[in-house]
Amino acid sequence: MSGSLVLFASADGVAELTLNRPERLNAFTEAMHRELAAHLDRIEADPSLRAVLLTGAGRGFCAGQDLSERVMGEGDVPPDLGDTLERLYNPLVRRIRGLNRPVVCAVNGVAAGAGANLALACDIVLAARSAVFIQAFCRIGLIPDSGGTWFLPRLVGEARARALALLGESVPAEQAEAWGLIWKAVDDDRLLEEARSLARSLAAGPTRALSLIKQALASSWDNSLDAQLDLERDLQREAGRTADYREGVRAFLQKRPPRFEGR
Ligand code: LHQ
Repeated sequence: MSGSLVLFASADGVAELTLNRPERLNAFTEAMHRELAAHLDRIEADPSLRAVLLTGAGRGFCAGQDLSERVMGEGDVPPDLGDTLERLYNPLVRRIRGLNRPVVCAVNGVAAGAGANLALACDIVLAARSAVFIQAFCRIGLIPDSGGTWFLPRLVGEARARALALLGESVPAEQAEAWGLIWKAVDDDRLLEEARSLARSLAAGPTRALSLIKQALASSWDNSLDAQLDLERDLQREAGRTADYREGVRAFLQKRPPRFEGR
């Protein structure tokens, strides 16, 4: 492992990123954003890293923005939070969604504010049974950001999205699973093991097809069925030209597990 505010490790084609300010429940500072962005640069540049696992150190996953960077005195000019989002959070969410590899999130503890929505931006979210998700924004006079107002209604429907955003109540992992906010709640002591095993199997998958799947799903909410069928045609054409597709069919016919190489 290297780095300090975000730890990086890799094994079996998986890049593991650990938010590492446990004493502040891994709340984001600018420096932490910069470290995370640098790790994502490195992952993007290395085709041998075929899946990403994001988790947090200590008892929390991420408590959102570090509010101690945001203290205002009476009479101070209010900070431009839009600028903070534009420079730091929005690029992060866009990168995770657009990354041409699957991203697994292991929510090891509380995920609040932008920390909750960072988790929801990932492709597959596992959470420890003891973890909770909190749209904490309204508790401090803000609106859900980092994609929250987009992810929530799509994942859990309008009624739950509205209540979660307006009340800022905490949602336990099992409830989050039952509502479809996340993929699975797992026993605390099994979380990392399960998330790593999932990430390893994704890293051994047909990486280009997995990336095309992300691309197709990203467009589906904005597309008509007609437009989506056209998109599927185009992306499937691309998938059909990969070596992994050839290998997948051969392996099936030869009744053996496929050996995908990510190309
Ligand atoms: C923290 C934080 C934190 C600093 C815990 N900051 N220290 C984007 C753009 C620009 C600006 C604004 O925001 C955004 C997006 C956002 O993310 S806004 C939402 C920001 N986050 C929050 O409002 C959540 C604040 N935290 C909490 O409500 C609680 O800490 C939760 C519910 C997450 C956990 O509660 P507990 O398990 O009771 O832990 P705790 O509150 O005792 O926290 C442990 C320590 O971590 C504590 O420090 P201390 O020195 O007393 O041990 C907290 O002050 C510190 N901490 N979150 N965001």
